[in-house]
Formats: sequence, C-alpha cells, structure tokens
Amino acid sequence: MSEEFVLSRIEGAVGVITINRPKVLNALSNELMHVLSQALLAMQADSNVNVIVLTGSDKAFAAGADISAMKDWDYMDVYKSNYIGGDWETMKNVIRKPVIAAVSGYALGGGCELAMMCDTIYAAESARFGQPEIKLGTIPGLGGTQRLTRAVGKAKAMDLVLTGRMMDAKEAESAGLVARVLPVDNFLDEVIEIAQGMAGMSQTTLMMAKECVNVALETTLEQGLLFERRVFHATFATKDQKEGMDAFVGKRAPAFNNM
Ligand code: CO8
Repeated sequence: MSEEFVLSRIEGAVGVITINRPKVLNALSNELMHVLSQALLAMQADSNVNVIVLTGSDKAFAAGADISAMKDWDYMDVYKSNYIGGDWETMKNVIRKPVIAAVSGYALGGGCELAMMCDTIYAAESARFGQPEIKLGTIPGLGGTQRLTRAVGKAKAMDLVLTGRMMDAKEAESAGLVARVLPVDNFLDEVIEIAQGMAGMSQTTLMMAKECVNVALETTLEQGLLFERRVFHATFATKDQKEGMDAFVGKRAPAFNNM
C-alpha cells in the first residue's frame, strides 16, 4: 500500500481510528474500507480498548465513496462481488464495543452512511451531512435510505435523499442524527474525553447496553422490552454489577474489572 489510509492509536482505554486520505477528502475506496475494517477488528480484539472513536480530518470525515474509482463499475461486477458494503453488515455485528463517529467537515454519501453505522455521532460545528448520490445519477448504497430514515424520519430523509442537499451540524442534531454538537476547537480531544468517560464503565456492560439499544431498531417493542429485561437480569451475574452497586453504597468510585 502506497499510503496509510487509516491511522490507529490508543489513548487510555479508547481506540482512535482516523481515516487518512486527505487529498480526496477521505473518499472511501475498496482498499480503504478493507483497511478500516481490519483496524476496527484489531480494536475489538484488544482487551485494553473499551470504546472506539472513528474520525477523519478537520475538513472531511469522508466525502463519500471514491467517485473516480466507482464511475466505470458495471452491474455484473458489483452484483457478483456484492459490493458495496456487503461484508460491512457482518462487521457491524462483530464489533461489539461502542463505536463513536467524531464528524468534522463533510460526511457525505458513503461517509454519512459510515457515520450512521457507528453507535452514535458527535459532530463539530463545521460538520455537513448529506446523501448527494442523486446528483450523480445513483442512490445511497450503504444504508442512506434506511438508517437516515430511522434517524430523522421520512420527511427529512426524503428531502435529503431527493435533493442531495447538505444539512449542517445544528440541523442534524435537532433532527436526531447527531447526539451532540461540539465547538471546532479541540473537537477530537473533547470527543475522546467523552469516550474516556464511557470507557471507564464495565466493558461487558457497555456491550450489553449497546446490544439492547441496537435491538430497539430491529424488533417490536414487546420483544425489545423482553430482550432488555433478560439482559438486565444477566448483569446481576457480573462482578461489575456488584462492584458498581457496592461502590455506590460505600460512597466510593467503582473499579470495574470487565467481569
Ligand atoms: N470521490 C473521489 N474524489 C473526491 C470525492 C469523492 N467522493 N470528494 C472529493 N474528492 C476529491 C475532489 O475530486 C478533489 O480532488 P482534486 O483536488 O484532485 O481535484 C479533492 O477531493 C478536493 O475536493 P473539491 O475540490 O471538490 O473540494 P471542495 O471543498 O470544493 O468541495 C465537496 C467539497 C463539496 C465535498 C465536493 O468535493 C463534493 O461534492 N464531493 C463529492 C461528494 C459526493 O458526491 N459524495 C457521494 C459519493 S457516492 C457514494 O458515496 C455512494 C455510497 C455507496 C457506499 C460506499 C461505501 C464505501
């Protein structure tokens, strides 16, 4: 590989993965997506990492799939290879630790879809979200019509997908796509600090909580409530539940062991 498309580092119990293809605003190529999935799997396997932050540059989280690479694809190639993103749905189930998208600048097309595949999105005031595929004569191919609709509702999803316009961070927050908007200055440091707070919890319990929230999008309320209750019951089999509640009663900080 001529360039390092993805950079990984660990800060405390937080794994930080940075998409690094600045000349093309982090356009997502096949190769980049492969390296990114390897980086995520490595963070999942590293027991020192409790939470993963996925970010890009100040100017772009990712400006979408690589249009130069995509423009000459033909139907049989993409259909037979199940590209784009067939294996990413599997990946999503393998990465059980919380993944936070830290979005600064453009998150467009596949970039917006990649952010939506994460468990939550924190945006810098400079963030711009959109599904501009319609302007290229195609449609979103990695969840843009599905996850965006679940996040912001049908009317706004239609508006974004059919016009290809961008929405800014404030609009994205009020529409429910983004959890928090943070100032541009020290944006990534602030997200990492929030992630460190999460990472101080029990890793096991973090994974259980993530699984429950994700089930809410996939099932009926009745089944989701039952799933949640059973997982809640399961937390009482962990040492971390004993530690958390003993610490509260003893008026001290908990020291979770991921057990
Ligand atoms: N693909 C390839 N190159 C890109 C992309 C892209 N998506 N976006 C930007 N670039 C390149 C530009 O060609 C330019 O290269 P060069 O310097 O060699 O001319 C460089 O990045 C800088 O871009 P601009 O000069 O255009 O920068 P501006 O600040 O003027 O504009 C924009 C920034 C508005 C973000 C503009 O670059 C833009 O509109 N980009 C395309 C956005 C887009 O249409 N994205 C959707 C792509 S389709 C898609 O994502 C389908 C998803 C399917 C799933 C994908 C899973 C991997």
